[in-house]
Amino acid sequence: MSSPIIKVHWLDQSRAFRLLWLLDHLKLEYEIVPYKRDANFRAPPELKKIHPLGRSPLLEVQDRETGKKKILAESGFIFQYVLQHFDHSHVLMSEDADIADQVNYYLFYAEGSLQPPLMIEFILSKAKNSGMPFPISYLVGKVADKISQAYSSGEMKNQFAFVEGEISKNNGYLVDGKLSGADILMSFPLQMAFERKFAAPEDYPAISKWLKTITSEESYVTSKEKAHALGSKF
Ligand SMILES: N[C@@H](CCC(=O)N[C@@H](CS)C(=O)NCC(=O)O)C(=O)O
Repeated sequence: MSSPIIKVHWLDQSRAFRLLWLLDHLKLEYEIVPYKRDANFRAPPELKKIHPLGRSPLLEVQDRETGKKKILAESGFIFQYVLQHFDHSHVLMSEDADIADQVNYYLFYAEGSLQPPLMIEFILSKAKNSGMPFPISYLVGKVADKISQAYSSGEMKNQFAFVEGEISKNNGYLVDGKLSGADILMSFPLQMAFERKFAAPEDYPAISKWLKTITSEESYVTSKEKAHALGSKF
């Protein structure tokens, strides 16, 4: 059976980068269909023609013989699908069922538990820097800080402490002391949190070291080059 045609509907400067990295690490052939963010940092309407939610990444898989196409959404689900269907040599998904369960856990955890407090922090930081005149800016800042203190900053610390502990326990990776699909999927929220200064790398030495290790993979560099060639700033 021939391998399918794979296309990634990729939005610049987004979590869709991880899918390029996953496919490059597995040495799969694929095409990137690029989309540019608008002036408000939102996806362009064309993405909605591919999937009604208009979010990226989207994975298009087409059977070469029948021409039948599938559009897959949700990063964790896309990762699970790719690992299940295309990682035949078990490069990023273990053959061992218990270890595979641990990898699968992170495919849900990244978007389901880790991303929400980070998203709230991101929206609050946008509100604080929205360029309102004084005294509105002062009041918005106070309200944003209150929401952050009451929920998102504490919750984020809780999540980071958990991930720091897991990496320390597992010899520098999330699962089984080696690179897996979990590390690639989890890279984005943790990298962004440091870049946006929601957390300080020095407070999380295991996460910081892990990020340095995984981003020195050749496949990461290859995917970054592709993203930069398409105009992505990160
Ligand atoms: N939970 C979804 C989130 C997808 C998502 O929100 N993607 C962002 C890119 S970082 C997006 O498409 N944003 C466009 C917009 O908000 O208009 C996933 O994991 O794939």
